Amino acid sequence: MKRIIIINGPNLNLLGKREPEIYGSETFEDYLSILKKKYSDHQIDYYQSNVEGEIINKLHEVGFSYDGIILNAGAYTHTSVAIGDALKGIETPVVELHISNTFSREDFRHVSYISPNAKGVILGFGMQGYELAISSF
Ligand code: CA2
Repeated sequence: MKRIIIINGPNLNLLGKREPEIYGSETFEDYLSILKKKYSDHQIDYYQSNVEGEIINKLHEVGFSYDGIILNAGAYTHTSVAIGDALKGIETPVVELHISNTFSREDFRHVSYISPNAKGVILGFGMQGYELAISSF
């Protein structure tokens, strides 16, 4: 039994409700219940926040006891030195995840403060990326 947490950042609470052409039409809560059934041999926790400091606090809280963190930091990926620094300070391996292929989008999405401190990066596979990330731990 592995302890894994999915941390989703800003605006990802809107999944399934806006911009379905980019992010699909499924809410994360619906997808999470499927994930939990599929990986019932793992403990899969979920946290979402639109607030940078709250994401950092959660990383500090789980970053020494969990087996894996799946982090979709949303737009903070491209701006947050503070989240990048938080990842340097924790022990649990982090998989950076993006639903969309950020390299096929605007140039500002090609920068990541998460990647240098991540075990690996999964992007462009839609929600299925979360399954790929879970199976990587
Ligand atoms: O592709 C991803 O997973 C992103 O992390 C999503 C972020 C974006 O800023 C990153 O560049 C890539 C945006 C999340 C916004 O999600 C929404 C979902 C539905 C409607 C509106 C926004």
